[in-house]
Amino acid sequence: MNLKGKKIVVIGMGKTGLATVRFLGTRGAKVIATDEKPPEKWETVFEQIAEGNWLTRGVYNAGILDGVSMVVPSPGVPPSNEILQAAVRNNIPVISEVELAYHFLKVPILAVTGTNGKTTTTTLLGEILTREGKKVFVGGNIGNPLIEFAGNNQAADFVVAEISSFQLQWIEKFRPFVAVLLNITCDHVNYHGSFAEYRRIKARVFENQTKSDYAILNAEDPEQKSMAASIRAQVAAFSSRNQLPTGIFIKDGNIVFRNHAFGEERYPLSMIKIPGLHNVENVMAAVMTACFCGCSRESIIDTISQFSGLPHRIEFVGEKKSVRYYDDSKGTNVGSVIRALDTFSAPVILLLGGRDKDGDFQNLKPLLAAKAKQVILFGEARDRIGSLIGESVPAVKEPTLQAAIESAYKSAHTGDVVLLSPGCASFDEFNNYKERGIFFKNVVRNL
Ligand code: UMA
Repeated sequence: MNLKGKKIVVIGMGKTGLATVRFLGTRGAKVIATDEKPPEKWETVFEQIAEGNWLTRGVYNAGILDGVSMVVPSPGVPPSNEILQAAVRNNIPVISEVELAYHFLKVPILAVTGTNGKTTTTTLLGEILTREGKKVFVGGNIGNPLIEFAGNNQAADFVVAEISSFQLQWIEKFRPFVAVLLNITCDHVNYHGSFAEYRRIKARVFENQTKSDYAILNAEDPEQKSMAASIRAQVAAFSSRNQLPTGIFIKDGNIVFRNHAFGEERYPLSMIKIPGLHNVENVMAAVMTACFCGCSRESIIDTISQFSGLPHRIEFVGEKKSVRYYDDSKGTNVGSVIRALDTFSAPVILLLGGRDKDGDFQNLKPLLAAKAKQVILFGEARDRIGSLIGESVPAVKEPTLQAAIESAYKSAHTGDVVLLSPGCASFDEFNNYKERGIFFKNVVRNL
């Protein structure tokens, strides 16, 4: 892709936009940077990058597109955005940052997508490969834009990329060597417009793969059932519930990987220290990907045995008056709340709420009835969630997370679990899920 002299609009001056502007500058493009926020609130793009005649600040509306040959939106910019809509109408190519990066990457990509478990699987996979002695760049939605790596010397054997639906929205040629689709449950409907569209976009991770690539699917996910037929890559499935003729599955206390080319290998389930069946699935996807990349059984077992999980994902915070508190602030959709509830056998007091993403909370009803002793609804979404979960479980409403924690503390009895698994975004009270999780932990520790 020749960028020299091309006029390119970059929308969104966050992490992705900043890295994209930098990259385009080094390739001789004429960049117009824009953001819906007033310039004084942008990250310091113009302070960090010597402003020259290659970089200008553009007004945030469709008029910015005059003479422009390409638009690169940040992942958070929804497809309904006025500038993107105008670009599409005028046949101006719109590509995501991962697509742009792909054109310059010389290293095979291992892409991990799915509604839940992406970060855990991506991190674990990166660690297995590293233990095997491979050099890796771990990036994407996990926090380090791929374009940053594309712009440096690319000293790695593999790029391990967490890929979100937002990043897949505007791909064209993006082609991972291994693409993992962990699961699809309802999320980001307010961004993509519908669940069907979200699912369609997720499946695009396989779109450009060929016979020499691998597509890893979840055999138990009803949303993925019809996908295999249209995939050109070698399909390999994982199942946490049933044995499979080939792929990866559970048998007699082992994870069994069976493949025509790779033979059969067994890994003890006891090596997994992170809780829940969903994490067994994340591990299976990571193991299979690692096998396709030539990792040994020893590296795989050693890494998984020492992997204690990531912060804010069903993370044990502490015990107060014989009540255990867990932080699952990363649980920002209904699917992840289901996974978190499934993990516990003790009665759960669930803290649910924040900023709604049009989540299908009525799907929680059976599990709430079976597992939750009480639900404390908090934040902006409390009334909507309340009306969707109905009478399935005793519920109280609190305006803020702080008030919700205090209320849980008063209601909890010996042996209970208090679980923050909000099923919503954090933006009504916090800048992101990490801040929310840290806040939860601090309040709990001071109870
Ligand atoms: N902006 C606009 N117009 C809009 C929307 C946003 O101008 O319509 C501007 C904002 O004012 C802001 C900038 O865009 O200045 C922010 O862009 P962004 O939201 O894309 O954020 P980045 O800092 O570039 O971070 C993005 C991902 N963010 C999102 O997808 C929302 C980060 O994932 C990712 O780590 C980073 O790129 C590096 O790849 C975060 C995330 O929440 C963790 N991801 C979602 C998720 O995991 O559920 C998909």
